[in-house]
Parts: sequence; structure tokens; C-alpha cells
Amino acid sequence: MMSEKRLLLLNGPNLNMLGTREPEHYGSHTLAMVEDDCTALATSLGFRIDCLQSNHEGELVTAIQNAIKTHDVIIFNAGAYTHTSIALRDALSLFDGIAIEVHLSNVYARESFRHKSMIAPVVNGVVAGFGAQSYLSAIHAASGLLQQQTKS
Ligand code: DHK
Repeated sequence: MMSEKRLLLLNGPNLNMLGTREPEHYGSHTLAMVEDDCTALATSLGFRIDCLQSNHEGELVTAIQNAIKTHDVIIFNAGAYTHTSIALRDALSLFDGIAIEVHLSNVYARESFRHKSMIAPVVNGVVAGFGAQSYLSAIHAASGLLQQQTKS
């Protein structure tokens, strides 16, 4: 197993409402359930995980800036800021670990304003459309990328 790496699970606006929010798009898992499932998986893969949710763009920027010094991986569902935030994109550009953009819903099957991501160009990859499973797939992907890096 790889040595302990630090993973930040970051969720943006309205994701604290999971469980009751538009279940046809976001499913029935609460944020606490998502965080518990991610914690179990991340721990089993050798990560130390921190979970943070904020409805405020500036707090998310600060969380990313802090993670530059402390974390190896950011798994990030920026919610609606995905589609609008140059500030979050600029912050992610400064992060030289692995960053993965996550969405519960298939944003490409929804309104056209959700088809554009400001942050996709500055992350390693995007997982969208698999409900709460999107987060778990992103954690597996980050683990695989870190293992590749260790080998090369
Ligand atoms: C979550 C949101 O809050 C939306 O604003 C995005 C994303 C989609 C999701 O599917 O997780 O457009």
C-alpha cells in the first residue's frame, strides 16, 4: 500500500441539501452519507481524508489555497460555481496535486448552461452522472494516478 496521502473532499453550494434536493438529479444520499462512503473508501486505499462543504465561493478558494500546502488530492464538486467561477479555476491552477471534478448528475444531459465547466481545463479529469458513485470513482481514479506517479 502507498504511504498515507491526504485527500480533500470539497463540496460547493447547495450540496449540503443532498437527500432532499431534486432527487431526480441528485439521488437520495445525504451529504453525510456521501462523506461517510468516501471516508470508508479513501481510508481503505490508504488516504487520510478531510471533508469540507461551503456555499461561499471565497471559502472554497481559501480551502483550495490551504490544500496546496497540505493535500495531495482534491475531489471537488463545485456545484453551480463549476459553470461560473474564474476564481475557483485560478485557485485550482495553483494546486499541483491531483484534482478531479465531480458531478452527481450527467450535466451534459441537462440545461446547456451546465455543459460549460470553468474548472475542467485545470483538473486531471471529470466524473459525472453516476450519482454518489461519481465521488467513489473519482477517489479510485486519484489512487490509480498516484500509484502511476510513484512507479514512474
Ligand atoms: C451540482 C450542482 O449543484 C449543479 O449546479 C451542477 C452538480 C451539477 C452535480 O450534478 O453534482 O450543475
